[in-house]
Amino acid sequence: MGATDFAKLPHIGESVRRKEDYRFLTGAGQYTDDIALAGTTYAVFVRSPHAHARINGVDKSAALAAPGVIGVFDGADVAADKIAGLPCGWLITSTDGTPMKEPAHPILAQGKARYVGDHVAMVVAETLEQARNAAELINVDYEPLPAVVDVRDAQQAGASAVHTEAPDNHCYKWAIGDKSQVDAAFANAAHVTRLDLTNNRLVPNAMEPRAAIGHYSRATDEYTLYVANQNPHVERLLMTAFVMGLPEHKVRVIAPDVGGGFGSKIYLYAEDVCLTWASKKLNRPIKWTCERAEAFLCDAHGRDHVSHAELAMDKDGKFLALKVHTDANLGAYLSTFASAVPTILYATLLAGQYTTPQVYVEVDAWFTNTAPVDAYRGAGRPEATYLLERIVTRAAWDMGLSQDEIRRRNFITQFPYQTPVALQYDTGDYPACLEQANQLADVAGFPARQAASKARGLLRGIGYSSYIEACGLAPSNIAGALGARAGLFECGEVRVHPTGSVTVFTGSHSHGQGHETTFAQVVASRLGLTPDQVDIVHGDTGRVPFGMGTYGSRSISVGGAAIMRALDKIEAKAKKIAAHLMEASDADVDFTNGEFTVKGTDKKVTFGQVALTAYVPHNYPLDKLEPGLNETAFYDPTNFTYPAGTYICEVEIDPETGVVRVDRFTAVDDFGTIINPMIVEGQVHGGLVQGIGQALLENCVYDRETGQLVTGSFMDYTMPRADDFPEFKLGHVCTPCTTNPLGTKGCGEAGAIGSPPAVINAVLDALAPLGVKDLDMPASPHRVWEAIQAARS
Ligand code: MCN
Repeated sequence: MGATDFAKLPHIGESVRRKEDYRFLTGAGQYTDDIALAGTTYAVFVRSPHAHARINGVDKSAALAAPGVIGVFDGADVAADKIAGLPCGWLITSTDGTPMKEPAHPILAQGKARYVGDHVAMVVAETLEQARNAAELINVDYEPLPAVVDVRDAQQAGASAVHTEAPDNHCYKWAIGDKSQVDAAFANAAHVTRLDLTNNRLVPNAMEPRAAIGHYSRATDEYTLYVANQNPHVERLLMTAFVMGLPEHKVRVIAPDVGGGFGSKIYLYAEDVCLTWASKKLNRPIKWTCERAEAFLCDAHGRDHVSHAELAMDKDGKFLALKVHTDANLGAYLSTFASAVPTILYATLLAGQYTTPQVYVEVDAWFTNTAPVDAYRGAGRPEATYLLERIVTRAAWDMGLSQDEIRRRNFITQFPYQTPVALQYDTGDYPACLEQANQLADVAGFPARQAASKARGLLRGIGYSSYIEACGLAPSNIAGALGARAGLFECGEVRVHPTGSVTVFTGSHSHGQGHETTFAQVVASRLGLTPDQVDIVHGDTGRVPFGMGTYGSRSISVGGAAIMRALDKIEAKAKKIAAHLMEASDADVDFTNGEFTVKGTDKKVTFGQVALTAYVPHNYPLDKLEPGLNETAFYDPTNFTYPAGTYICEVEIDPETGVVRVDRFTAVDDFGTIINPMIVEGQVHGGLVQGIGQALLENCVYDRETGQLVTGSFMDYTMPRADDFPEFKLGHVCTPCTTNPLGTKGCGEAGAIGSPPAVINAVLDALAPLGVKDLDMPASPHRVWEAIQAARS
């Protein structure tokens, strides 16, 4: 079935209420910490208080003697049991010919601690209180070493080395584009706009902190890991194949209800392996639930780029070439997907929505004594969009053009479009998004609103951002061509029961995105059922055949597409059964709205009758047709999906206090075919809140001297709240994706990708009359006030 026919089916485009909300809103959800296994023990991790220290010894004796303690483990125990380090550098290799440095990442520190919060020991006790008390008794002999936390400091000659394998802290270099062509274009430019900018480090802060239970069964010699994770099959694959050396079928990973992940739960973390490994040694289930303060230290962080960009233009503001250099902070260890974030997911997006003929991007990635940095909502694409949309707006101001005019002059309008940085966009209508955003934002009324603000002693500014992202992460062919060591796809199994109801087993994982509803809409629409007749099972390697999980806004476009393929097979087989029932030829059978008919006759049977026949055969041609109606399919698309849109932000600033208030925010997106408008709207709202949060409030800061995390709690790390935002105005343009059968483009990250530059462009527009030319995120009152004072002096 093609995407156009699919979009016309019942339930597609319908705001079906979320099926999962009943259990969430009535307290019936089951998160990892809710699971109570008989004989459960509790783990507490002893974490390094130093950013960098040699570990000369770990004295466990007092802890082992403490009440209730049944086990204490450190790096030496891990080494003795030959548990390997966490897998890293999974997705990329250096492009300059030198191998990427991949230092070992032991699950409990061995010889050295490399960031505040690094795992040094694990205490297991009968109760959580006993484990906490015993953890206090562990005496670690630390010899503090100089630490380096800032990516600029890490590259200085003589900087303290985080790993001996990388004496200059350099992990890899990655470049894309044709440098000589870019240089030639710059030589002929009428104007060059230059910009230095920092993309601030963020802490993901999902509502449910990470949690896990390791459980070994002596009866079956099998392990079960319950874990708040976004991709249980990948977790199992990495843990068994790379770390513990176990046969995969002896490990089951269950990710039950998960309260948000935003990327921070896609990795195999040290705690997960420690619990699984020790549960066999102690022959008891072991539970660990992360404390919020602990999460600040040891969850993978996001962003943290320092970049320099140059944009060459002709005299009319037409882009000729873009040149970018970025230093990416990787933290102390290479996290699972870390190397893909500042490379494949970042540099390839720097053509944006524009016809810029030449783009060259060079990335240097560095180790520092900070928590590992990995994917956080958008992962690389917010960093690309922030850089590009800031420099485009700066270029507009340099050239005396309006923010929308410079974009209009450079938009791609012909599709498919091959960018100079590897990607080929299939569809889009960028001018339509911009014009709709201009209308919805009432840009024509801006001057009057600005004058009214001025009359009240306030500054008002407007900022644009026209983002594009590559999501629907999968295309193994493209990932492989860019140097990735593994491809991605998705798997779906559709099991039709004898009574005609359906269970779907998907490798995608829902942790807030509403898959139990939208995936049910897809299946119901194809089979002529209601969404209530379709149950979606996910998050369990013991029930779902295989899966690659949820991140990169891939689930509907890749996981949904795998289910569509399985449905194609179901439909083909069901038609054969229907043909048998109606004594017709398969080729003459049609299937619409849950009914099978024979062309040119009034014969018909329902989907329910066919389902029953599949399992309770009567005069069934067993020699030609197997009983059962159960199909599995895999889907690996040929391209990413390319959601795009224009966001317009309007801010009002009090120059006396530096407080920025977002007064209006308009987002027009193109997500192709939309399955559930209400869920998509929720996704956009969530993304906007995170993106605007980054632009104005959130900032993860390490002390440059001591390496201590300064913003280690919600007292110091400002989370956005509802009253920080106006009501968002949303609009949509639809150009269906051509590389999946649903026509969908991912929507889960767009808000976080497109919004930060719109906000900062608006802030700079407001501050322009005072002479403020630049500002880094977050535009906190303090920073804005300081910038105003600096411009005045
Ligand atoms: N959808 C739709 N029509 C479309 C596109 C999507 O109806 N054209 C629906 C989907 O069926 C799905 C939801 O919107 O129910 C999001 O779909 P998709 O864009 O495919 O994204 P994923 O389901 O793969 O979710 C991942 C994405 C990412 S990468 C982050 S980060 C993120 C996000 O989703 N983390 C979230 N949204 C989140 N929402 C919550 N509540 N919690 C998180 O941790």
